[in-house]
Amino acid sequence: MNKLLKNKYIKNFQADLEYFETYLQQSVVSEEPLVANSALHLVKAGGKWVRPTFAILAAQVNHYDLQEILPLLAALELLHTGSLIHDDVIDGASMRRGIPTASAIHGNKTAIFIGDFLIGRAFELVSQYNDDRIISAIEKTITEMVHGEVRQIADFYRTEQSEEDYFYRIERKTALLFSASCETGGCVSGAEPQEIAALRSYGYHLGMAFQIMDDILDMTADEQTLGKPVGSDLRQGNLSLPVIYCLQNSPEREKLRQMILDSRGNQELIEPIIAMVKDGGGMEYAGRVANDFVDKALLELDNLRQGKHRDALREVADMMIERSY
Ligand code: GRG
Repeated sequence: MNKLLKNKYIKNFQADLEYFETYLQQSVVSEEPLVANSALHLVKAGGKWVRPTFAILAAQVNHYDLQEILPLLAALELLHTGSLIHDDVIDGASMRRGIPTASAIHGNKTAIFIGDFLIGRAFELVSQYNDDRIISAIEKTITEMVHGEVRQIADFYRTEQSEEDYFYRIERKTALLFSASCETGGCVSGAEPQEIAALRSYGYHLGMAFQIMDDILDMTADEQTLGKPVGSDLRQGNLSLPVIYCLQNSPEREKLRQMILDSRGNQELIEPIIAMVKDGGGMEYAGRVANDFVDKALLELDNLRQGKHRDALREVADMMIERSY
């Protein structure tokens, strides 16, 4: 079961999400069996569908119609999945969602094309709306995701980087797709321009919180929960907020800096580095920053018309911090 369904508001859409699952699987049908089978393999492995779920909730603001919104939901999930396949190729990752990555099964060349196929399908789906606002939100998001990933590579092992460098990356890596999910959900529902703007900002701030929590969990959760090895970010030199905080504030910052640089050739240092970041208060600090982003997201709800959807969006915002799903 999708763990998001534990939420009492999201539970109301269980039947819609089940229908969506079938629609999603049908949308990766391809005349090329290798493409069709491998795309389906990953789609079936089951992500949490956070982005489509946000689009559904955002659409509650005005007129929600499942049939109308299905192409958008599938596009958001396929775009996300396509970007993950590309990311796994770049990272040389072997596990994702608890199963072998497309690149581990088919090799990098085929995996890149499977990712391309999903992104192409996503565009095919959103172009059905004939709505420039939707196309433009998706197009800008993809462009910025690429910028964020290129910057991430440039920032690997850059121990003098600032929090702003980190925020630049996570905005592009995650927040903009959350933002676009809420914004386009509002567009499909026929919400007013100021409501669409509020949804865009709500999604953006929640996306920032979500990624910070994701980065904390990368060091604090276990391999089974993560579906990939613990400390994956550090293993590739990707320094997240808890680490950056300790590099700037811990009394042991010089030792930490040296250990991070040395970990490039010695992965046995990853565990001790994580322990130092925990001792240095990095996780608590990053948790507080994530909370601040959720608070900013919640403020946007005042700009939406009254109704149950506001309670749902409020409760889901809190879930970003708890990550109890
Ligand atoms: C061409 C679209 C495109 C992108 C190219 C590779 C790349 C640039 C972007 C990838 C950015 C990236 C790795 C984002 C991942 C962010 C993230 C929080 C992933 C985990 O999301 P969950 O927890 O995953 O929603 P599930 O498995 O539940 O779907």
